[in-house]
Amino acid sequence: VFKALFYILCCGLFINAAHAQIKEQGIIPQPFKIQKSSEVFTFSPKTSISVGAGIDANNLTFFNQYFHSLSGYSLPISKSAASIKLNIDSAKAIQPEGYILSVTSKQISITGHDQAGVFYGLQSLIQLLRSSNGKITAAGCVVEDYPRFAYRGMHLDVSRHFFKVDAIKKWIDLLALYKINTFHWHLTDDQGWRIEIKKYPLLQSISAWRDETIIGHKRDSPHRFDGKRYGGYYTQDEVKAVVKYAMERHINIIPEIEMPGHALAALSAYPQLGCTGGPYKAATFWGIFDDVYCAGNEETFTFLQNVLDEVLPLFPSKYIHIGGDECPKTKWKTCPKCQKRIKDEHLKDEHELQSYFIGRMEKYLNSKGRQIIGWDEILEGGLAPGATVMSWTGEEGGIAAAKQHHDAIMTPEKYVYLDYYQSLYPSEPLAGGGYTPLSKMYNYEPITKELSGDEAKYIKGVQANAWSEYLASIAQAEHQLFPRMLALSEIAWTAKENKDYNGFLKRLRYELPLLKRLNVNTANTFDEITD
Ligand code: TNX
Repeated sequence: VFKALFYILCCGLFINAAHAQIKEQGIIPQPFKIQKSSEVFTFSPKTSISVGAGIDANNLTFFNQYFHSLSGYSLPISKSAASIKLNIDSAKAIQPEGYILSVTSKQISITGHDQAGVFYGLQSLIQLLRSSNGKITAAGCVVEDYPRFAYRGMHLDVSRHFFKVDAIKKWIDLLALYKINTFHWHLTDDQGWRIEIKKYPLLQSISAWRDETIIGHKRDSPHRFDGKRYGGYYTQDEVKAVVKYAMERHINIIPEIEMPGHALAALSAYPQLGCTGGPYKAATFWGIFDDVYCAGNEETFTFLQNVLDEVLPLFPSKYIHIGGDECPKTKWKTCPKCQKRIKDEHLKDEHELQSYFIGRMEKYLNSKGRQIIGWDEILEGGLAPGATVMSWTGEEGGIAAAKQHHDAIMTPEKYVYLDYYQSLYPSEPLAGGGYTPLSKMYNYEPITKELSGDEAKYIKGVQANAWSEYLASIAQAEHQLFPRMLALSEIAWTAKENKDYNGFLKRLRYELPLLKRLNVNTANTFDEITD
C-alpha cells in the first residue's frame, strides 16, 4: 500500500510539473483565444506537411528554415494525408489575417482565413516548438486568433546609420514572426540618401555619403569622429528583392522620401533645390537643420516628382510616406521665391506654404493611384485632403486627424520610440532622449478616450519607430529593439481585454531562447529599476 501511494504521489508530481510547463508556454502576441491541453505532438523526419489548394508555398519558407535549424532535418511536403495540414477556409477562420491552429498528439492543423492567416498560424506554431534531448515537440492547444489592428508597423531609419540588405532581411523575418505587417523604410534624411535614383546619379555618388563616421558611442564621448567617409545606398534591384522578400512574409513596405525638411543630403548634390543655393553638405551629426527644399522653386517639385516616378514602381504599397516633420521655416522666411509663392498662392504664412507643398505632392501621388502618409506636422496650415497622419509628437495629431475623419497611425514618441532608453542601468549604451521601459511600452493604448466610437475607427493601427542615430551596428539596433518590439506586437495584435503585462513577461521567458537561436542580440536589462 505504501509503495502504491508513493507511486501515485510521484506520478502526480510529474504530471503537475509537466502541466505547469505547458501552462506557461505561450505565443507572442497573445492570441485572441488559446486553450491548452496536456497533449504533445512529437516531430520526426517522417512528419510531413500537406498544403491545401491555393496556398502559396512561400508561406512555409520561414517556418521550414527555423524548423531545420532546430531539428537538423526538414519536413517533407506531401500531397496525400499528412500529420500537419494547412488550409484556407474563410468560413471557419472568419477574420482577415486570422487562423485556427490545433495541436493534438496526432495532428497539427492550421486553417487560415487567407494566405496571411496560414502564415501567422505557422508563426504561432514556431513559438510552440520545444526541443529537448534531440526531440522536437509542440504543446497541445487550440488557438483561435486574429489581429486587433489592420496596420501593425515597424519603422527603421537607414539614413543615420545604414544597414545592408542581409540585415534588412533578417529584420523582416523577425517582424513576420511577431505578426507585424508593415515596414516603414525611412530612406532619406539629412545624413544620407539611401535609394538609387537613376535620373539623379549624384544622389548615389554624393548624397549617399557623409564626410565623417561617428564613433565613440559612449555616454561620456558621443561626439568623436574617425574622419572616414560613411554611407551607402540600396540599388533598385536590391530594393525590389527586399520588397519581394517582405511580401512573401505578408509585410508591406512603405517607403519614406522626406520633404520639405530633413533634405540636406539631397541638397548636397543638387544645391539649386535649396533656398540659398548652397553649398551644402550631408550632415555628420544629428538634429534639425535649417536648409530644406525651397518651396518657391519649381525645380524642387520636378525633382521630387521624378524621384517618385522611380520609387513608385519599386513599391506596390498603396501608401507612400512623404515625411513632413521638423521643417524649419527660417530659410523660407527670407527666400524671395518662397515669399513670392506665398503671395501668388494667397497663403497666410510659411505654415500654409508647407501645407501647399504637401498638398501639391499629394495631388501628384494621387494621380498615380497612391495615398500619402505624413508625420503629424502635415496638420500645420491644413491637412491635405486624403492624407493619413502618423502621430509622433504625441497622440494629439492622431486625435485631431481622426476628428477630421482622416486615417491616423499612432506612434507617440513617449511610448513607442525604440531609440529611447529601455533601462536606467549605467551599462546601457548611449541612446536617444527619453526613457521607455518595456512595461510602459506594453501598456500603451492607441485608442484614447477623447475619441468617440466612430472616430476611433480612423485609428488604423500603431507603429514603433527605430531612429538610428545611436544604432551604429546591427547588434546595437537589436539591443534597442528587443524585447520591446514584442511589446509592440501585443499592442498592435492582441485584443485589449487580453493584454496582461505579467502574463507577457512569463511568455517572454520562453521567447528569449528562441530569439537567441535566431541570433538576436536581445537586451537583458529591460526591467525597471524602482527605487
Ligand atoms: C524626431 S520622429 C524625428 C527624427 C529623429 C527622432 C529622434 C520624427 C518624425 N522626426 O528625425 O530621428 O526625433 O528620436
